[in-house]
Formats: sequence, C-alpha cells, structure tokens
Amino acid sequence: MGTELKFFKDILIKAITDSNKVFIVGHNEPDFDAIGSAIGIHTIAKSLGKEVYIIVNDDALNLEPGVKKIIEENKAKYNIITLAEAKNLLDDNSLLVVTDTNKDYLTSTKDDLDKFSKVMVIDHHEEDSHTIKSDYLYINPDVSSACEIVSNIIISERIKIDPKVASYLLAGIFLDTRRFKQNTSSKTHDIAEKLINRGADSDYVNELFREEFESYCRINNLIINGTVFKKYAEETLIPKQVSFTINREAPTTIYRREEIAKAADRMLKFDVDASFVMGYNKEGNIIVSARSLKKPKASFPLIGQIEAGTILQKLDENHCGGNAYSAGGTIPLQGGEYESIFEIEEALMSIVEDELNSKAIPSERKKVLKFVRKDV
Ligand SMILES: [Mn+2]
Repeated sequence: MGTELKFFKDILIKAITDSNKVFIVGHNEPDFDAIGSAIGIHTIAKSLGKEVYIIVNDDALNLEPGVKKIIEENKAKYNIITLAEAKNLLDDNSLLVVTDTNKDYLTSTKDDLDKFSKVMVIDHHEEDSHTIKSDYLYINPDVSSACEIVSNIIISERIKIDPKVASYLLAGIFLDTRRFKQNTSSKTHDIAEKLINRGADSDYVNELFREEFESYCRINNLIINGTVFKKYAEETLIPKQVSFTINREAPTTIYRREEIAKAADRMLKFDVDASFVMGYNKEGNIIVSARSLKKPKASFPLIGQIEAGTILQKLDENHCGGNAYSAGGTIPLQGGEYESIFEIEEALMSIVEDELNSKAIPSERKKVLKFVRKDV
C-alpha cells in the first residue's frame, strides 16, 4: 500500500470511529464499481461497530440488471436507503463517504453536503474544478477502480469480508478494467487474487454481468444503424479516425447511461482512435459517452492522443467530465446550451477537429526534420 493511501486510510478509520453514523454514496445510477466500493466501505465501517447506510436515490428503471440485483438482494443487509430516508436519519455527528466520483453534480447528496459533519471522497477519476467540497479526499487516477482502493484498505486492515462482498469488489474491478484489458497494473492483479482468496467467485460475477437480450439488441442496433466515421488530420503525421454514434432513425429512443457507455466501449474494438456515442435518457436529456484508444507505450508517435475528457469538457464543462481515455456526462436540452442531439454531435465534431489541428504536425515537417538530421 502506497504511503498516501496509508495516510488516507488512517484518517478514514479515525473519521468513522469518531462519528455516530456513517453514510455512503456513489455516483448517480451506480455501476458495479460504485455499488461494490460502497458495500466495501460499509464492511469497513461495520467492522468498527458503526450504524452504516448506503444512499441510492435512483429509479430502479435506470439501473443495469446486475446492479439492480445487488441492490435488491442487499437492501436490508447493507441498509440501502433513499436520500429522503437518509435526511431523516442524519444526526449532528454523521460522516458521508462519497465513492467512485469526485463531482458534486453526479451525486444525489450534492445539495445536502453541509448537513454532514464530515465528508470524505474516495475516487479514481481525474479531479477537476467540480470536485466535491470535502474534509479529506483520496483521488488516484492511476488506480483501476474505487473497488481496488477499498479492497486495498480492507485487506491491509485484515477486515473479514463476506465472500459475496469480495465478488462485488471484483465485479467493480472487472468493469473498470474491462477484465484487465485497461487501467490495469500489477497491483490490480494482486488485489484481484486476494479477493479470490477471500471467496470472490468469477462465475458469480459473470452472472451479474449477464445482459438483457433486449438491451443487447438496442445497443447493437444503435451501433449498426447510427455510426458515422470521420477522418481527421489526414495530411499530418497523426491521421485519426473517429466514430460518432446516434440513433439516426429514431433519435429520441431512450437509453440507460450504461448502454451508451457500452456502445462507446464496443466501438473501440474497431479501427477508430476515439468513439463518441449519444442518446436520450428517460428525463429527455442527452447522455454522452466518449472513449479514446490508449496506444501501447512503444507506439510512435506518442503525441496525438485524443483526450476524451478534454473534448467533453469543451462541449459542456458543467455537465461532463472524465479522463483522457474515458469520459461522459448528461447534457440538459431544456434551457441548455444545445437544442438538439444533432447540434451536440456537430459541436463535438468541430471540437475534435480543432483539438487535432492544434496538436497535429504537418507531414512536411517530417521532411524538414530529415534535412536537419542530414546536416548534423
Ligand atoms: Mn469506477
């Protein structure tokens, strides 16, 4: 365990010990990483003898099936409650631990932070100006997932965990690394091994990851009928191909956030440097998901990475965020900057173009460089 995490762990444990009640919240529409890490933190606080609650304030319709299953099975066991219930339970010495996000607008507790006597954040996403106002935060973008951070704390504190909790934590790591295909370090493998030793069952995790056939069709239909490819910076050393996906036949089709994210992930399997996918959510806002291909360390040129997070921040800095490889957000249409999903796509296309032009090296420069070399 790194010294920074060790330092944070000691503060977290002291904060839990000193408080009467502990509340945990992940980002809205929690995924396996948010819910898994929340249950992991629950286990830590419970081991210290505390009254612990997990806040999930989403309509079950917006949740993916595996997450819904975890929540339904564990509602009583892990005190999973709504924000309104949490507000009734709060006392003058309550701690809030936010996990898997550092952005205030992505949590249900955004307007109630001052009601908690202490707020702490555990996250692995890049930090930006919207970071939650907290007493202590541990944000490490070099770690695969919030579940990896929380597992590390559980293991180093030798806290006994239920094998199912070990499975939930492994599910979070599976999700955010796409099964060790990205953001994976030797430490991630080490933590996964330790979770398996504590009873995590990958067959059970596979079961959680099973998709609904209808949702699978919706995602594939979106990709097949809605994707256009655009080439950028063709005259330079770093030509790029980028895909943009919208349901062009029925643009107002409603998607869940995780469906849009899955479509963006899947597009990276093809010959593209980055993928952008957009779709309506139930509330009539536009979900945007961006992915950028991470080039192997040895590849040349190293420059020219399309930074997914930077591009979405330029699109709408108040509603989007993420890192270079993975970013997302939900953009309001009513009273917002954009009037239609196609307007958002157009804006995205031109932001990508501007970004690449500002970074691109014209191919003539290559020749010049060769001359220079000859002269030397
Ligand atoms: Mn995560």
